[in-house]
Amino acid sequence: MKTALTIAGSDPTGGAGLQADLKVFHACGVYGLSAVAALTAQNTGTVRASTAVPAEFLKKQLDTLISDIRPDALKTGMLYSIGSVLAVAEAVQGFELDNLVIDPVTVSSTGAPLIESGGLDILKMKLFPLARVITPNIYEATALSGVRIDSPDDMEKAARVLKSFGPEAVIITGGHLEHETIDLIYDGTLFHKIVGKKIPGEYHGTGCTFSAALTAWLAQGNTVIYAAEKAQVFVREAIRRAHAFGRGMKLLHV
Ligand code: PXL
Repeated sequence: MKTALTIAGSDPTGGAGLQADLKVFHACGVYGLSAVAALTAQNTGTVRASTAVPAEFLKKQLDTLISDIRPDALKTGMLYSIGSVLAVAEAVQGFELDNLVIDPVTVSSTGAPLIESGGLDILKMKLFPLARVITPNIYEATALSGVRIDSPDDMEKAARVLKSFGPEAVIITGGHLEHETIDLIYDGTLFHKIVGKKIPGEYHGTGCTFSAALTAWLAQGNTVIYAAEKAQVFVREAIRRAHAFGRGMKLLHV
């Protein structure tokens, strides 16, 4: 069986963060490993507090785990601190890890910041060049590229800028047409669009679920485009079966 590692924050609702990633890994047929980079106190309506795990302790988790089990793929989610970003870069380089997926998480779906000031720039400089794929949504893509996205053409413009930061491929998720969503994949040569039906409602954890499913299928040796297409279908199905357990956003059923 292949293994996939998530380095991410804890979300007690299980809808996003490392709890969601582990469920997705299991559902997509890989063995899930995890290292905790940050903690949140949140429910389906709000993030009340966040804190980073000390960078030295994240390093210790990664060294101890990876010196024993080498993951076939890994993803990062909420890293929160600059120290966490640097710890991940050190581990990826030190262990020469392949199939790194970076979900450049910036704010929660409820609007709370999930990375400290200056963290995105360090993520861009230190981690993007090591990545197989980065998976920003349109807001993150705008924050990272400086390109305002109002149309599918703007998504292509932003993808070109993001590709120049060094990842092998860029997937910008969650572009919107009237009744459809667009995920745009760019590998430096070709643009590939995945178009899906928009499902109305507010859902928590769609970005984490997409990047975790992508990571799981990369761990199993698939191409980025194949893995992304499978991940898009997986997320749509999880949204369709989402639960309204709390008073806020719905939680995806994985
Ligand atoms: O969906 C982004 C995200 C990632 N990681 C954690 C989160 C969230 C959103 O709330 O809580 C831990």
